[in-house]
Amino acid sequence: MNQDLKEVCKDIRCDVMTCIGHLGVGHIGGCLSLVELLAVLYFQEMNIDPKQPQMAGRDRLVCSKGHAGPAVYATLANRGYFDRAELLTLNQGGTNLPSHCDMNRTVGIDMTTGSLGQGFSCAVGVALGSKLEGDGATVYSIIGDGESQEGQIWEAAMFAAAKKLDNLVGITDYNKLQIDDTVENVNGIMPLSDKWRAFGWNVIEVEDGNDTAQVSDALKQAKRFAGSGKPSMIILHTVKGCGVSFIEEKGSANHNMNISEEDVKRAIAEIRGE
Ligand SMILES: Cc1ncc(C[n+]2csc(CCOP(=O)(O)OP(=O)(O)O)c2C)c(N)n1
Ligand SMILES: [Mg+2]
Repeated sequence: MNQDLKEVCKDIRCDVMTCIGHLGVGHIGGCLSLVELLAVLYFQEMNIDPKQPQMAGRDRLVCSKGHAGPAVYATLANRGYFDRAELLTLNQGGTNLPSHCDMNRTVGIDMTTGSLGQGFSCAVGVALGSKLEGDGATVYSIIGDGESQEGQIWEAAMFAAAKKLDNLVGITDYNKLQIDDTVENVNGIMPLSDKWRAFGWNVIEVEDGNDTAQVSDALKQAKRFAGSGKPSMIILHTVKGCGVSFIEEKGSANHNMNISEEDVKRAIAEIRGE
């Protein structure tokens, strides 16, 4: 795709604000921190075809931090999987777009997620299946930094390394915040890169995970690790609520927040640079 990624990010951010704003409440912070990653994955890196969402051998994304569903939906809609108008049905009765990702409801969603820790294990299973099939897919899975406190993450990490799943690329959204407080105050995960390395993974650390060029370089590097016999973890230093200053400033209070119509307009004006 030849689209300008910075413009794509603006479109995705605005759609996140519009659809969560239509509902009045949602996981805004952890959606906004992921926008650059999702844009680079879906508009540049992944082998996918929105016209054939079940294409054999396609790359997969498992968003293990399933509460970021609205960011994934906004990306899928902008990439042409379904009509952007559908975004306004987010989490309403009968919708195809529940607040958390559901593979049985939404075109383009490859795994149901939301119970923190589980999605990542499912991604490991998908990567193992792809290896056994030899279909050439790369499996990407996004985990939260708070989610990284889950024991299940480390069980999956150990298994993926033991099975030499070098077709698996994990990405940690290291925004330093979880529901109630900073990750370090709740249950510190530092030094995170060393932990992944000790579990047998290649590790790529990205200083600014909200910069499309840095994210793109890291994903390309991870791709080059296919054949290394090890899975790869990209640690993205991101900002929770990135792109909307009054949301960023709220810190962990932006995790699942109420938002007024007026504030949605204010957010969109800032994103568009008006
Ligand atoms: C097993 C489980 N426990 C608790 C929750 C509730 N919950 C949803 S998001 C969240 C915080 C996650 O923090 P983090 O992984 O850092 O996400 P982000 O900052 O990217 O939003 C919690 C506790 C859940 N979804 N699943
Ligand atoms: Mg976090």
